[in-house]
Amino acid sequence: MLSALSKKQSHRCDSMIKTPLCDLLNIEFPILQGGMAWVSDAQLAAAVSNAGGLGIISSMNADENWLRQEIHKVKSLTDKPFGINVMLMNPHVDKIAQVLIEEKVPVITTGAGNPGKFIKLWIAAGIKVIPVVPSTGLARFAERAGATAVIAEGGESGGHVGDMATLPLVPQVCDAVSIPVIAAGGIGDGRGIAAALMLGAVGVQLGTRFLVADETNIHENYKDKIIKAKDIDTVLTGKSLGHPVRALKTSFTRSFLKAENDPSTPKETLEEYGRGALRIAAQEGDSQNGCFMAGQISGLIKEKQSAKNIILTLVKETETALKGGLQWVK
Ligand code: TUI
Repeated sequence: MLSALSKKQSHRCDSMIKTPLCDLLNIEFPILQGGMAWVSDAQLAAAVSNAGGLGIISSMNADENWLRQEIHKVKSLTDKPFGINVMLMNPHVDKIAQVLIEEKVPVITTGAGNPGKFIKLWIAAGIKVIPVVPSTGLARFAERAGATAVIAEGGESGGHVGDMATLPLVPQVCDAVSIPVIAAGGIGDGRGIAAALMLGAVGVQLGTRFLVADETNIHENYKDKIIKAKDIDTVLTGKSLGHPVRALKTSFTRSFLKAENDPSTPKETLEEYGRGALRIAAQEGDSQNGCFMAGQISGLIKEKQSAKNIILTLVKETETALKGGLQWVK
């Protein structure tokens, strides 16, 4: 028993990719699983956290009762830290913010808006707060408001995206703030993680790679579409509505874009059209009416694996990339 324990501990210390984020969040590997609406629930989050990463439940447009149940579920499935992603456009966001304090969740990430009014409350409750930022301006704002760290997410990612790409965004955010920076957007394997660490990030967040995890409770069609996708198979919709969303090209995105590019389509009709489409994709796998949010890295993802195997593969690949260096440099 003792030798098994010490082996495990020595493995922890041996990992080349242990970064200051591991100590900050009390996790083994600096890998976060992004909160994905209708995709990342307690089961996936617990599987990722149990594998040594940080699993994150998406609270999307849910109400406080659903969220409380999901938090109780994740606490029953893991004793490791986990996170909750707050989508700031959620109409129930004020009540959700309170439930997170009552439930003393270890980590909160935020997306799709400015979390300024909540940060101090959450930090005062002992919660680590990590906003997703699409620019240096919002990163600085988050730091001033007391955020623990930021996730600099490039527009290569799936779902609601900002304008900047990951490669220029991450080093500029690293220079703009003194709090730890986590890179996201377009990262799907160990090469991407190694590159993010080179840019100055102390951790990474991956969404699309975890979409195809065995523990992810979505329709199999969704996973199959990711596995089959090529590099150019995602597209941005909703730019004219002020919230661009990246998803796999399907007959839904084609007809959405057709309507969006037609000046006679009222904005409300478009909003109505998009509403519910993500749930349909995730639960029914229907490509006529569903919106399959996914990142540009979909084309790289070729295998369904358990969350544990995804994490272990990523760690191994990252170590190989970092150790190998660039063979052609003399
Ligand atoms: O939030 C995400 N990804 C999402 S949220 C989502 S649900 C949704 N569905 C339909 C339409 C809109 C949303 C699906 N995917 N990623 C994090 C993220 N945050 N990306 C970009 C941002 C962001 C954008 C603007 C963060 C802050 C921000 O601030 C603007 C401001 O208020 O200053």
